[in-house]
Amino acid sequence: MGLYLLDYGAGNVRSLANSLKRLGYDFQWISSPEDFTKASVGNNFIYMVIKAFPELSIFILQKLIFPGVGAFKGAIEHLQSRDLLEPLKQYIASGRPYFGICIGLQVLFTSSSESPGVEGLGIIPASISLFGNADKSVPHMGWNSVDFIDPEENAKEGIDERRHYYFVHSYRALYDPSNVAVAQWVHTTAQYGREIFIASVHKGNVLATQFHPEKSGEAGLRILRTWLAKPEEQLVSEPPRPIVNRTPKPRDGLTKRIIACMDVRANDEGDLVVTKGDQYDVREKDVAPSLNSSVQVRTAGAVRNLGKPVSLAAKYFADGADEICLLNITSFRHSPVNDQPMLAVVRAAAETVFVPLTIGGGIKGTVDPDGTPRSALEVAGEYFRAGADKVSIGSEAVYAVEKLRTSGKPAGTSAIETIADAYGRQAVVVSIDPKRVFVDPETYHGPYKDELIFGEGEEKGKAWWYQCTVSGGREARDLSAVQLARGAEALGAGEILLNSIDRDGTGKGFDLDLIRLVRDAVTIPVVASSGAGTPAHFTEVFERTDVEAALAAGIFHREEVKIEDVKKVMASAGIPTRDASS
Ligand code: 1PR
Repeated sequence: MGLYLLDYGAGNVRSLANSLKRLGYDFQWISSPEDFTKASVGNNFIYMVIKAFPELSIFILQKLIFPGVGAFKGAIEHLQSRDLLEPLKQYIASGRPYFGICIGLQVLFTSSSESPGVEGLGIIPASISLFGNADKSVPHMGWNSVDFIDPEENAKEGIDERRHYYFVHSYRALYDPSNVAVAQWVHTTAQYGREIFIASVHKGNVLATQFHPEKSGEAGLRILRTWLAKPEEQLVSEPPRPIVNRTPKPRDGLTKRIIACMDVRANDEGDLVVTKGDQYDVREKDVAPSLNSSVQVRTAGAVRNLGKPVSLAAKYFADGADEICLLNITSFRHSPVNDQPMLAVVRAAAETVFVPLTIGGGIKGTVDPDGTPRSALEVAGEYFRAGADKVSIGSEAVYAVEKLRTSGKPAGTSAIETIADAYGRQAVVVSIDPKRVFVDPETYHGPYKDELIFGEGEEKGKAWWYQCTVSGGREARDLSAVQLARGAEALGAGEILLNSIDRDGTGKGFDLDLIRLVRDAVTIPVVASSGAGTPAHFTEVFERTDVEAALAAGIFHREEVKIEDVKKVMASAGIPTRDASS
């Protein structure tokens, strides 16, 4: 079987490549019109014929996957600029098997409100438009369930109504049974908020999913495996579907995500290790002798070593983490493009992890030791090509929002803007490292008066605001967490990773005041981080705030709590969660 992947040059296609490798399939890339010919022809004679009559090449290819991520316009323009649009249209029209993923589904439509004036392939006669954000965060990011149009088909293509699949998109094709020409394509729908949208289409030779099978753990691999294992002739004559009406269910199928995070840095021997701080201090506290024997002096000891990043990432995937995050916590000291060990870690982790992988630390413009300047976009591109699905920006986001607040308008040049423009906003996370600043509310007249929190219980009588820091908490800036989150959203971030220096490593539970403040300030998804000590802390954060995800590090590294235990407790509290068992 000849298997081909369309690389239109904009997105992270490494994840799909890794999935196919894991499933034991070889494939070839198609990145030029000639590849439609060359890649598929082993026989010299056929190659000569195809070279002379390129239009025949489409009859040689056997199976094609288009793993699109990013923006509609970017995808179409990249296809056009590489002269791939026409060959792609011809390929689909020729009746050969096609599997589209995310943008690979959306390009089948006529247009998208994301990119007015840009024409899609027009195979499905409808337009893609933006999710409403009045009742939910946008992008739609996370694990959702799907419903078959024809329930008899459940699990036939490897897609299963009892499973969850990873979606990440702001634009969707609404399900509209009154539009018969479109509805007969619809294979499954999904619900986000009150909106029912098309989760997969299947007709003739085309199967396409809005979700990412390659990022959907074992459940997603099963879909790819099923499609890949079927003989070509079974993949080309799918009949149109019946038209059914759908009304929204009381609750959508989106689950709350549990994220395992690894802070990575070099230890004193120079090896990259997973470490973990208490309030961002990652060194053991050694007790040194002092001249006065009644006094003990605490000194900074070795960097805590909690394991190897690649093997821990594989373990967390196997344990059911919904996402994995790797933060290079000392990257501000050097140039990440030159940071080959960290890139190697990402590459190796991406080969074993089939859920989304976020990489943070040092996503900024830098200059290599040889004087070569590197933009933040190039740095991010290195990580995407290594297998990251999202990049997380810390310090640079603070500087960009400070600039935005001074100038009043986006410059278009910040890391957030340039990366979101090229890879889509869903690929850009902004990581916030805030700490409490205590004030006397009677005398405080600073700019963050409206954001003051008044302590309750043990903290009664105290008042504080949340100040942003850069360089891993080493430097405080005159910017609040709320202002940073708002500015980051305005610049194009797709998600906020909300840490707390006060709670980090303490096991006291998430800082609910901070989380509510930031959750209310933005409409993009928010990940609560820092302070988880028990499974009950996760149910607490989901019951008492509207965050989409919760992240923990220390308790998972020290194996005090298993991801599975967290999910069991969540499920028994009625909080929707993904069951990762296959
Ligand atoms: O500024 O873009 O280079 O990014 C640096 C990144 O590294 C930021 O995301 C920043 O949060 C992170 N970072 C820098 N220094 C540290 C440190 O710990 N010394 N780690 C650090 C931040 C916080 C979380 C941690 C949670 C959960 N670590 O990632 O995993 O607090 O911990 P817990 O569950 O054990 O409480 P840039």
